[in-house]
Amino acid sequence: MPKIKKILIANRGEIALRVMRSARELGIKTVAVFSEADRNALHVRYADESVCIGPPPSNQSYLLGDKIIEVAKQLHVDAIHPGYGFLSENAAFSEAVEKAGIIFMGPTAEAIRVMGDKLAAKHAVQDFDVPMVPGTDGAVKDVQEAKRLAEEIGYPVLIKASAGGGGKGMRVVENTAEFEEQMKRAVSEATSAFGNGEVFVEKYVTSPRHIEIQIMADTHGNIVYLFERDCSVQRRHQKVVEEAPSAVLSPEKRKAMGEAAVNVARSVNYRGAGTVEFIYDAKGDFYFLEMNTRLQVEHPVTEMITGIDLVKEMINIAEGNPLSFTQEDLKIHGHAIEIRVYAENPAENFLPDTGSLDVYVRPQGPGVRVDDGFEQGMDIPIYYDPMISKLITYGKDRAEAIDRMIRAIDEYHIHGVKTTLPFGKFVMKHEAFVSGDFNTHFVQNYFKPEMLRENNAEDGFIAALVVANILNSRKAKVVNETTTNPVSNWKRNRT
Ligand code: MV4
Repeated sequence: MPKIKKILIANRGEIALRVMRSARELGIKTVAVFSEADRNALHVRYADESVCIGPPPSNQSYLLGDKIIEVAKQLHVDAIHPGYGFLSENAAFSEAVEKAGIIFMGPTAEAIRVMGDKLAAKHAVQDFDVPMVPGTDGAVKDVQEAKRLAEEIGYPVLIKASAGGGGKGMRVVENTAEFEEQMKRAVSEATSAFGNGEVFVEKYVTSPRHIEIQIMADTHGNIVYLFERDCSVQRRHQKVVEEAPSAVLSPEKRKAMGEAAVNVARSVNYRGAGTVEFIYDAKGDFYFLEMNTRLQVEHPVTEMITGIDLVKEMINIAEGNPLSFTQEDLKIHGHAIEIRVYAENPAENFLPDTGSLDVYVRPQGPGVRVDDGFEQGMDIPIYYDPMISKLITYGKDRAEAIDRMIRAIDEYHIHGVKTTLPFGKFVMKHEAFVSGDFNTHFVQNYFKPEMLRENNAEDGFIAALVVANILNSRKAKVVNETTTNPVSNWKRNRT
C-alpha cells in the first residue's frame, strides 16, 4: 500500500484550503498551484510549497492538466486532489495523472467518462435495480419518431442533452404542437454548448425535490452511502441552500435511495467520493438523474451529520486501504444546513458584484462552520466563480440549525461587495422552507428581488453602525476596567 506523503491540490479557494487542512492533520505535505491572480491567496500561503502555473484565466492556469502534472513530478508528489470544478471531472486528466505514476484522488477515467454522458450512465445502471424516469432507451434523432415516443411517454415531457449539465440543452414540452420546435432548440443548444447534439426524451416530473446521496467506495469493492443532501432550493440550476438530512425522507425511503445510489456506483466500479442525484416526486417516488464523480461543494453538511471527514477518507481510499467504517457504523446525528455566499446582489436579480472585502467578519460560536478562502481586504477575483464562502450551521435538529443560520447570517459582516446573505436569511425565515414543504421551484414560486429592497437601506444603515461599533468597541469596553489603554492585550501580544 503506498503511503501518501505529499499531495498537490489542483484547485484554488476554499476547497483547496479544505483539502489541505485534512492533509495537514494526517501529516501529509501539501503543494498549491496558483495563477497570477491568486499570488496572495490563502491556499497559496497555507501550503508547504506553492507554484505559479500561469496567468489568471483558468484556461491558462487551473485547467492546464499537463503543466500541473509536470509540477507534481518535479516536486515528487504522490497524489493529486482535483477538488471540484476545473479538472475534477476530466477523464483525460485522471488518465494522464495515473500514466505519470501519480495517484488521482478520484475515480477512474472510465467511470468519469460513463457518468459524464447521461445516456451512457443510464445504460450502465440499467441492470442494477436503479429506478429511472420513463423515457426513450437511447438518443432520438428523427423528429417524427421522437414525437411518437413522446406521445407514448405522455406529456409533459422533457428533452435532455446527453452531454448536458446545469440545465443546458433541456426543454420542457407540454404538447405535440410544440414538440418539433423544442427538439430543434435542444439539439442546437447541445451542439453549440457541448459539441454533441445527442438528445433523449423523458417524462417530465413537474415539481420534484432534488435529493442526492453521498457515497464512498474503496478499491476492494466496499461501497457505503452517507445519507442524503436535499438541494431543492436552487436558482437556475445553481444550488443556494443545501441540507442534511432531507426534511421529507422516511428511514425506509432513505435506505432504498442509499442502496440505489450504491448500485449506481457499483455499475461503474466506482472508487472514492461520489454523489448520485435523484429527483423525488410528490408521491415519494424517486428516480436516478446522474452521478457527479467528484467531492461536491456541499459535502460539509454530510460531514456534520455523520462525523466523517470526507477528504481524509478520500486519502485513505487513495492509499489503497479499505474504508475505515462500514454502513452499520454510520448514523445521522442532528441536522446541518449550508448556504452559499456569493458576491451577487439578490435585490437586483443576483447581478454579480466585484470589489474588495473592505469589512470581512466571520460568524462564530456553537454549530457554525465557515469554509472560505478570503480575508478582510482581499479582492474577489473576476476570473473565477464568485462564491465568497459556504456558511454551514449544525444543530440537534432542523429548527436549531435554522435558528443558528439566522444568527450566523446576522453575525457575518461583509462590506465592499453585495452578497447573497440577505437571500439566505429570506429562505431561512420563509414558511415553506421552515415547514419543509418545498420543491425545486422554491425560488421561482416565492422570491422576488423587490422583497430585499426596502430592507436594503435599513440593512446598510445598521451595517454601518455595526462597523462603527467594531471600531469603537475597545474604547467602549475598557471604561470600567483597570486599564484605560484602548488597545486590547491580545493585539499587543501579537504585534
Ligand atoms: C428532470 C426534471 C424533471 N423531470 N428530469 C435539471 C438538471 C439536470 N440535473 C436534470 N434536471 C432535471 N431533470 C425529469 N425527467 C427536473 C430537473 C430539474 C432540476 C433537477 C434537480 C435540481 C434542480 C432542478 C431544477 C429544474 C429542473
